[in-house]
Order: sequence, then C-alpha cells, then structure tokens
Amino acid sequence: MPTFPSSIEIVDSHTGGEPTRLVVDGWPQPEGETMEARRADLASRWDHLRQAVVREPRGHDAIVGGLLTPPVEEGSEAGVIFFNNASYLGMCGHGLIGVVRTLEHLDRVEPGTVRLDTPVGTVSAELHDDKSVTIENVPAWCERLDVALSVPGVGPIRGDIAWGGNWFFLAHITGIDLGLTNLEALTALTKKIRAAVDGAGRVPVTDRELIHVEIFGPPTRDDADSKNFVLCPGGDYDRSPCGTGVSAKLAVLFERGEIELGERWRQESITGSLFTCWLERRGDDLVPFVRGRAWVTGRSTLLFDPDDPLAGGIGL
Ligand code: PYC
Repeated sequence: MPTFPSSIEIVDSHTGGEPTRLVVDGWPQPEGETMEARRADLASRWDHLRQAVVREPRGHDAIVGGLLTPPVEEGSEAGVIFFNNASYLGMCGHGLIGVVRTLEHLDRVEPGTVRLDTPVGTVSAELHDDKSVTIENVPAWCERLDVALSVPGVGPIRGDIAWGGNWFFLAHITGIDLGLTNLEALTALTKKIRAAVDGAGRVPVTDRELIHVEIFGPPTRDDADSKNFVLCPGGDYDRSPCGTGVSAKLAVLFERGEIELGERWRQESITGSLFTCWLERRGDDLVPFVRGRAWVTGRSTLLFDPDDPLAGGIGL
C-alpha cells in the first residue's frame, strides 16, 4: 500500500500561462548521488506522490510539478526533478523560469545568477531586475531532419526530431489555425502524430514516451517570429511557448542554416505569451538561452487524509 505524508507544501506559479507546482516541503527526499539517480528513486518509490500532486482532484493535466532537492553540484542552489500527469521530464524551460521566481518569492535568491541541477544537467538562470528570467539550457541538438511518417487518419507528413532537454517531433504542418478556438483539432492531430512517431521507434527507446509534438505557424503578435502549439506527453498542451521545445526548434533552425548564433528568435505560444531565445556555442555544444516571465499564483498545503480513496489522484 502506498503511504502518503499528512501534508505537502507547494508553491504554484505560471510562466506565460503554463503552470508549475513546486514541492518545497513534506515529500520524502529521493536518494542518489546524481539527479538522474534521484529521479529513478523517485519513480520507483514515490511515484504515487507525483500522481497525487499533479493529477485531479488536487491538480489537473496541464500542471508540471517539480520536486526541490538539495543540489548535487558545487555552486548550485538546489536540484529539481520535473514531472507531469504521465511521467518525468528531463528539463522543463517554463518550469525552471517558474522555479526561479518561486525561489525569489521564498527569499532564497535575489536578482543575479542561480544554478539548478536537473536529471539532464545543470542549468544556469539569470533573474533580471524586471523579474524576467533567462535560462541557459542544457545543450540542444538536431537528431534528424525531414523524417517521413505515415499518420493514420492524416496521411504522409514530415518532421524533424530534436532534443532541447526533452525530445520533440517538429511536424511540418502548414495552414492549420493555431488559435485557442481550435484546440480540440490541434490536440487530436498532434496525438495522432505522436502515436505514429512512437510506433515508428524514431527516438531512443527509454525516452520514447517523453516525445512532445510541435506545430509552427505565422505569429499573431507583431513582436514574434513564429507561433506554436505543443502537445505534452500527458496529452495536454503547453500554454507557454515551451522552453525545451523552442530550444529544439533553435537547433533545427541552426542545422538548416536559418538562424545564426546569437540571433534572437521570438516564439509566441498558443495563448499569445512570448519567449525570446537564441543560441550560443560552448565548445562543441549548442546552448539555447530562453528568456520569459513567471508569476507566483499561490502557496498552499496539500492534505492527505488516510481515509481518502483518491489520495493518490485520479488515473489517466
Ligand atoms: O517549457 O520546457 C518546457 C515545457 C515542457 C513541458 C511543458 N513545458
């Protein structure tokens, strides 16, 4: 029988519309010398807490959760393991921006640089005086361009596979309305594409379930270069422009020779929020930078009554 603590302390925020729920106390710490080991320990021993914190009735499908841990690297402020209604994430761009604002809210950081350890590497972030945050993400790369896929109910399509802290399939689909009124069709289409990508075994097996699907189109804001729709692994869509998704997009644009190092790319989300992003080179690595804003929306105590049959959340 899974056991629950009597309470868990959380701070909620949103980054460009996408929620982050940071667990700051009450959750037994996972064991391990590395963040990857801690994520594996969390998944094997405390997965019921992941589900309880982000799923209904305490959460909802759009929430990305984060568990704050002690750091593993010298000079880091903390570690963070991101998760959602379906599984665990490598990195999370909007989530990291939310974590930095949350740490500021908790008086743990001030404007300046802060380093945070994640299961896929240490990420540096700059909290600016205007409260926006720039993250220096883990290196991004383009795995494969122009992958041909046959999508049942859609037909043949092409797309690129890239890593930006999570795996992404960037579908070449044009002429579809990227408006909030078209969410149902966008979700149905990207779910079909994801099933076809999974079925084709195009990404490393252990990460296959973490594939996100992105579609791009013309922006609606004058100050943006592109607008996107991003399907997350749990079946809901990203309300922000997706920090790891735009990192993957930059890697593809660079591979195609469509963007230069340092050149700004302004990515609009389906909700109209904006991230400003660019690439820099560090040795052989292409490092994406993503600047956006988050707002703290709540601070609460989740309660777990031993009598509650839904203490562990409602399954998918
Ligand atoms: O911002 O990287 C991101 C992200 C991943 C899933 C939801 N948001």
